[in-house]
Amino acid sequence: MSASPEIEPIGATVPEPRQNDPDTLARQIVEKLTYSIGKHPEQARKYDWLRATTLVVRDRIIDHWFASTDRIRASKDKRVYYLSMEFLIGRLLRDAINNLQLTQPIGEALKRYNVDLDMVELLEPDAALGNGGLGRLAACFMESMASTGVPGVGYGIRYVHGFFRQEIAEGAQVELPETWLVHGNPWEFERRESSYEIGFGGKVMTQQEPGKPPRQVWRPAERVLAVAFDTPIVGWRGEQVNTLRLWSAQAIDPILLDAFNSGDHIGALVESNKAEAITRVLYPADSHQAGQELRLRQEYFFSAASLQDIIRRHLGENDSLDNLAEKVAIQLNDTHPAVSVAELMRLLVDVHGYDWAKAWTITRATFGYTNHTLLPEALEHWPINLFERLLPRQMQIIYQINADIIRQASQDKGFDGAQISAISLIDEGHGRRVRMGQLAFVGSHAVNGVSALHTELMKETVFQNLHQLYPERIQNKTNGVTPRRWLMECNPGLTGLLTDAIGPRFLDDIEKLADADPLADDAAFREKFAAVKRANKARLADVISDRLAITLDPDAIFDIQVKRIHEYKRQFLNIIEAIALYNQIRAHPEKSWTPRVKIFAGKAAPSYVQAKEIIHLANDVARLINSDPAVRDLLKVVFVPNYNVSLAEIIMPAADLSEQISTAGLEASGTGNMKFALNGALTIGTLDGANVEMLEHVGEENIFIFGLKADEVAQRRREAHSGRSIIERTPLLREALDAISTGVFAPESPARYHTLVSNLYNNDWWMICADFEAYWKTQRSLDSLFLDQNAWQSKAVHNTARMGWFSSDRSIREYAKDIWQAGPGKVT
Ligand code: GL9
Repeated sequence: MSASPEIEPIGATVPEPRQNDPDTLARQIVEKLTYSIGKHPEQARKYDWLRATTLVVRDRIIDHWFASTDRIRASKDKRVYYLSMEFLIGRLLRDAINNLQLTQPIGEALKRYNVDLDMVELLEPDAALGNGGLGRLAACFMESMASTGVPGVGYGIRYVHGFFRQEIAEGAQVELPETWLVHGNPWEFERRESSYEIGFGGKVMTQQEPGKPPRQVWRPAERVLAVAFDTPIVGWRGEQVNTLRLWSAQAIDPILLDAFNSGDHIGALVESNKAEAITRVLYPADSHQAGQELRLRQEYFFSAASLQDIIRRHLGENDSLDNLAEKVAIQLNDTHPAVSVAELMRLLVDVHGYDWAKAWTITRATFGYTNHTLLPEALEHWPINLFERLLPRQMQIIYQINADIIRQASQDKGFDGAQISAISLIDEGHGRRVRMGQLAFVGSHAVNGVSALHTELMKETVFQNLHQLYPERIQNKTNGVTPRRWLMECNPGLTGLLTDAIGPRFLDDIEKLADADPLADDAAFREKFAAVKRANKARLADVISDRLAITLDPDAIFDIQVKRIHEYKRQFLNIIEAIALYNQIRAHPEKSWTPRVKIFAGKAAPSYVQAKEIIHLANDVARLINSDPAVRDLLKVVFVPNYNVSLAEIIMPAADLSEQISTAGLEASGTGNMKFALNGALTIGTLDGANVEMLEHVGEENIFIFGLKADEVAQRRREAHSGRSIIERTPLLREALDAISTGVFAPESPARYHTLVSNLYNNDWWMICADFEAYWKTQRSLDSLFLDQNAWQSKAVHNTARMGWFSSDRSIREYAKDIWQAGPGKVT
């Protein structure tokens, strides 16, 4: 139907460009307070100012959002869909204001009402829809896709409760529910029109129509509704705004009226509770598979909803799905959405009538899969009977894919029995399970690791045989972090200094940070660089003083390890070193020790006993050391509770020393390592993950590498290495471990850390004893270096100047070129 001639077609109305001067902004903020919130400025509370400011910023985003959407639709460019169970986006207001370049005028507008923009920004809840590095990477990638002009949509889950809030009670971690949505969420738009039914259970029927091949039809026993909630993601300078679409589960019938009317008021809500449970909570699983049925439901739920949405959009713009892979790239962020491979096959074959071979070609050409860990306990596999009960048709499809792959492997490549069982999608060894890694691998045209070392290890270990079968498929895409959030927004002091020194070009092309490299030799610049660092350290010291009543000296080395607590990340090694240092300071008070503050933060998975013991130990050690007058202010240990994105934004700029000390071969990449170095911290680390590439970029004189290499770790593990003999011949280590195991730090419960210590004697699986001495020596060389501030600050400047390559803009461009074949329209 065409519009009548008198009426201007709505789509053609281009909004007037908005004025961004402080007067206009101030007026609009007050308008929002008045008409959207119903408050007079005099009565407005802090949260009202947050909401009003957000709404004013949001209006501007929406203009750009419409323009981007129209442009992408008109261009018919290939779209990229990033499927991720986690998006650890954190606060959005500062990010949006920075990317729209409104920081200065909005700050001024609010000042007219005596309101401080920083204060307002800090009121926003931290959206913690992820666990750690994997989820934060997805958030950086969303921002970088918008900033580099990739038409990308993120698909995930709208968890009502994000990652738990951590409190420390008597030294131990306590988990409390997180409630980011209680005040409403002004960033999201509910799209009821984009809802899809998602089935579970039931059975598969064979339908035979005359003259046609038999067709499988899935009749699910249960159905729930997936409802879309869209959040705009603003790119740098607001030039492109992409969409993060999160699915919320709802019952199709909100209430069972028959049950209610017959008096069963609770039973009437059973269906709706069961449906809503799917998207209620984020699993706090860190690098180990969650394993419960609800988790598989979550995975299928968001995969199936996203695929239906992608297909609907595609068919709105194209005649058929024949060209799906030319117009659509779907990236699987880890194996969590891997069931998508079977689901897309089902949609193509059962619903859209494609023959199997054609459907398989389309499927494989559409998907890419990113692997984020080699830890065996993290590789997802589901019991066949659970899978079959929940997803009977997808199970059949997986069997059929498996049969095809196995036939190909034995016919074309002559694979033997052992090789076949290694590539099989079905693990026959552990009570028959579906291996999601293998499914994602065979269903994708490109499979990538997240650092050079990790990618090589993928080829040699978990995917060795699949790599032999498909030698072209594995490639590397080293992780990156967005410099907008992780430099400009979190470190305005350094950003200002760099802009004054080298001009603003690096804001648009972060690799231009290299222009600052020669300034490492400029004494006046180094002094300013050090002053910025000191101010950032003072800011962190204030936060710690407020929250924990611990006073820190901003002139001490701020030595920081913040990340999930995991044995392989070796916070334990760091704590042991702190104890050894404590013992040495007490034994040799006459020596000139470099004052040091060891800061820890991070959450342990609630069921991970050893990780919780490590948190407890850090707190016990902190309590004793901080109250011992014998160490004066030479050593402090701090555990900051509830590590999240917002706390990271204060911590990253305040570090002198970044701890990246995982057992070599186990940290796939790391991204905290990049954030710290970008903000001018020196790294002490192992040759693991992206540390290897950081060494190549910053130069070996500017990074402090110690310890066993990945192949040496593997070798020791094969030899059943134990720590006993090392402990016996290393007094520093032995005394520290004795103190821990005899209850020096936990007099109220002296046996608390027995197991933690005895594991080192008997096994030392994580090479803590094996690496202790090298770590200790490297730390002492850093003590000396810190006393030579010229040398230290020069290395710090080199770190910042040489980290541009670790931008997620670079990662995204590589994905776009090598995996998605979706060119960024604009290259920043
Ligand atoms: C991780 C790896 O452990 C990190 O080394 C890597 O930097 C990120 C992003 O690629 O992915 N894999 C993984 O399961 N997690 C990672 O951080 N865990 C969490 O996100 C909790």
